[in-house]
Amino acid sequence: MHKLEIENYARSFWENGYLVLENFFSPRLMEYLNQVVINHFGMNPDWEHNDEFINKSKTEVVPWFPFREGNRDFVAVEEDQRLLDLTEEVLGSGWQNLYCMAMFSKAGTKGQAWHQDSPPEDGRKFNLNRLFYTHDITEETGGEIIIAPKTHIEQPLTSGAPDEDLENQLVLRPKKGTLVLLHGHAWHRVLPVGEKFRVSVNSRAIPKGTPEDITDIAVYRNMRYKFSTREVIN
Ligand SMILES: O=C(O)CCC(=O)C(=O)O
Ligand SMILES: [Fe+2]
Repeated sequence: MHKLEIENYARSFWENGYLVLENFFSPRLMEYLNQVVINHFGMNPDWEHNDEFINKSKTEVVPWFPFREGNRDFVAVEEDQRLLDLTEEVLGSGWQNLYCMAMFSKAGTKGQAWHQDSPPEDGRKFNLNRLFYTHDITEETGGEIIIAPKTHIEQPLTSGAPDEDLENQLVLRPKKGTLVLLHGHAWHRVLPVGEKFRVSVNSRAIPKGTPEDITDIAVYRNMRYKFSTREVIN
């Protein structure tokens, strides 16, 4: 990618809180990684979170952190020069990888309710989601990701029904190989999953000086949730 192209993408990201780039990763790499994720989870993984969280957040997704288990299959993504350049332009120098998280949703599960990945009170402290999709998300598969554009700057998530439709929400159906950059303070959710499973992968990054536990507390419309202690807080 040209410098100018990268600058335009970064500008668009900062204007809207997200950026979608189709066909960013090759079908071959995506098919391979899709299989890696399926091999890890099988079709019926156990929940990781407590019942109160699952019920209140309507979040039925199971995470896996491949690098923490010595699996290095996702290096090809994290070391992609275009992804590195784009991340540098968006976050500035001194940014860091936070972690790589593959997410699996069983058939017929709820997806995820509206949330911000971290508390929005300090606008300088956020995570960058670098999401990519290893299979097509379609009307049939469900599991669309919905984003509220321009909510990434000083916009605490409003309270209300966890999965209500909001004005201006944008429904995305990423294809195999699509990269979605999404500011962690931008409001987002995932629609229910249809008759097949759903996979997405998020290689999270943070600007220089961001605490590494930045995503420990996520903000929902009806609560905050602390992942490390599995606690619902208010
Ligand atoms: O799986 C997705 O499309 C989005 C998941 C999500 O909310 C996140 O990774 O922060
Ligand atoms: Fe999220």
